[in-house]
Amino acid sequence: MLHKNYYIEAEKQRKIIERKNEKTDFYNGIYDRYKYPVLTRDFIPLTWRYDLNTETNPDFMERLGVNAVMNSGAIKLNGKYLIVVRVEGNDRKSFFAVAESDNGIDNFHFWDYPVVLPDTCPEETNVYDMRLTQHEDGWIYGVFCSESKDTTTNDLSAAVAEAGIVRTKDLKTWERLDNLKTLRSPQQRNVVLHPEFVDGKYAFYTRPMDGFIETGSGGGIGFGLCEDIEHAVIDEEKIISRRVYHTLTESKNGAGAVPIRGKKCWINIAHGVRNTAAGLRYVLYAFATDLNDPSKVIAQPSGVFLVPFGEERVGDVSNVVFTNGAIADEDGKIFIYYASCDTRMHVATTTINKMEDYLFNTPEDPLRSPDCVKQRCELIAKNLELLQREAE
Ligand code: M1P
Repeated sequence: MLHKNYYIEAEKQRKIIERKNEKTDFYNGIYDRYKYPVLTRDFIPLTWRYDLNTETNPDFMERLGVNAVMNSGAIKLNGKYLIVVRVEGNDRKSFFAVAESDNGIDNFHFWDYPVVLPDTCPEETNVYDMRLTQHEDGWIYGVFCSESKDTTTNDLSAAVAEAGIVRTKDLKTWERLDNLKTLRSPQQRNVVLHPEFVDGKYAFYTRPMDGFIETGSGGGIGFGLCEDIEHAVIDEEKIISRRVYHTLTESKNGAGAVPIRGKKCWINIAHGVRNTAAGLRYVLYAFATDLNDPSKVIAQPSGVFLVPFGEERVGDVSNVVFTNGAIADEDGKIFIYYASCDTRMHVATTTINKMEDYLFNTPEDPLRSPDCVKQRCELIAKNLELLQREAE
């Protein structure tokens, strides 16, 4: 006989998991937002948190709590929407777990066990933020941040971030490959593998960093090629999306979801960070790259693409949205999975056509207030003229 509280908690959880999600009345014509997060820590199976044996846990206490679920890679496999979630335990260590849904917007439920990666790096303390790439070579690659203590200093919060690489065919059995080596950059985070070969090579979006937190001389989102994915080495990183003064990328930026092949371009959704009196603010932005040369930016809309709204603004690390996964259906519908405040997961939906319209028809940032107001006045003048004609 299980503890009575097990049944109460299981019923509460069933209701949350089975709750239908619905679009909100948010409108910008570019994407739809949804009323409920697609995942919170309340979705974590009770078997992962409680000892269900009443002899060893007579008061039905949580033994291994989970603090947050966030930054998830995403993929569609065998008709299911799968996200590989960053689960952060109460002990602050993160691990990965697969959650599955039939429609991509609700009813996400975790597989029985979290992902167990081969433990090949004794110095690795934490792993997080996996990007899942269905590569044309036939493998599904997971590229994630592999974090170790920086042993060159006594500073307890000093760490080293590298890009860990695993591969799988089914998200169940994983093979660990060597961490990515970037010869000109001591640290890496937010590394993404491009889904197609470029010049016959594996192509990575990188984020060169001087230190664990500061990107410093890194400059922005990099792009580099390597021959051997099992021992990946990049010697040259070309910066393709630069940090720019007085924009959303002023403090740092990083690649997000694996780029989506559109009709006119690769659709890139990334994050940008700026500093404020309230701390760092993380938002999403988007840019288009050439289908034949994904290192070449061909459209860069002005400003933010998606920012934290309402309850999304509050959490463990407030004022943050972050994406590392999106799914494009065959009919062109796109599901963008994003986390708010390193706490919970959401979805926004759009289409390839809408994203390309947004990317190519949103004006670029003129970078100075006088030019921005001029740009806006031109839009207003055209609109007033049109309204005047309509009224006549
Ligand atoms: O806390 C916000 C995000 O901070 C990091 O992103 P970046 O490397 O760009 O600063 C990541 O650790 C990410 O996991 C986290 O959501």
